[in-house]
Amino acid sequence: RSVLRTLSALPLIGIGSAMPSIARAAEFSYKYGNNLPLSHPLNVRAKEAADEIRDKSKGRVQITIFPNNQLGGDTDMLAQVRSGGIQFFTPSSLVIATLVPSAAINAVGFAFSDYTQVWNAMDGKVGALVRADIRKSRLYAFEKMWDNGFRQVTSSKAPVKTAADMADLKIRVPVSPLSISMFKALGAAPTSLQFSEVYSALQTKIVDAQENPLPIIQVAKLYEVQKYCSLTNHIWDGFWFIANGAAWDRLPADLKTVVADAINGAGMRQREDIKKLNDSVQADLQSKGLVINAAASDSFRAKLRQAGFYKEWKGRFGEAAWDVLEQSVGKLA
Ligand code: X2X
Repeated sequence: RSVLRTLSALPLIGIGSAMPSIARAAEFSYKYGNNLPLSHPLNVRAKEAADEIRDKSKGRVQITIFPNNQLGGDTDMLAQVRSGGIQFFTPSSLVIATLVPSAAINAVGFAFSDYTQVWNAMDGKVGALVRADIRKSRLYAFEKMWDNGFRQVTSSKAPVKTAADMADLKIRVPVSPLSISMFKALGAAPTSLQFSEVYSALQTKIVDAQENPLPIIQVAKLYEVQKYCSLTNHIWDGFWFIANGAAWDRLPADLKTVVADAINGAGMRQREDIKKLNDSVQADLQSKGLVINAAASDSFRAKLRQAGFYKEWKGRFGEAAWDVLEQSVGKLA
């Protein structure tokens, strides 16, 4: 009734021009699913991109965001974006690697030492190689990768200071062959779980530990169910913003430009958000009771080398891809 009253209060000409745009569905109506809480910079900037796309396309392209695993876990969303059930998804490089193996290349243990190296590689040759492989899997990856961060180990049991402290640690890792291989090489007992299951798995002690960048530990409140955090920086991880290939191909060229510019632009701002967060997040997590310690990364690298981790993954990625990575980061093993 109040809607009717409002409408009848409008001048007729107003109704005439307002109604069609309210009633008409967008020409391209898309769903975007992700695995992160709304407060993560990924969702904040994705919302900005969706708004920009709606405005610049004059309502022709409408993207609805489903955050926080509302549409299922990572494996489910990856299946949906392939089938076209959803049109956009932001899998971590670790997760999309279950479909596109080369995508895990940025996650080789201790490959990157800083963000200059990361973005040079991912906006350059390493990223180009992965994007081409993603395209072959009938998905489209936007040019600019979004930041997850350098992954750190947390535990409810004891601080992890050297690789020796990883022995038999029951640790959750993403659904990722590389993560399983790496933590086995470190002597731990890794289990793959989708991110949607991590909080409760830690709470119920199905696992004692997990590993994620500090901003994730903050927004997913993992400090509530973890006591110690070790700054291992063992993997740099990012999110590929991907589209269903057929849906992308159907989009007219002018709208492709609108969508790509908005998403890549938002991605660049999201990188800045994470960079800023990295300056404050440690103090915030400490104030919430998380005990943070440094880690001897040399001991981790030595253990990985000794277990044959680098040799194995050089073989799995192949000489060509490995060379491209080493051009960015130097000799690995
Ligand atoms: O599942 C995780 O740990 C997360 C959130 O970092 C990824 O998406 C890989």
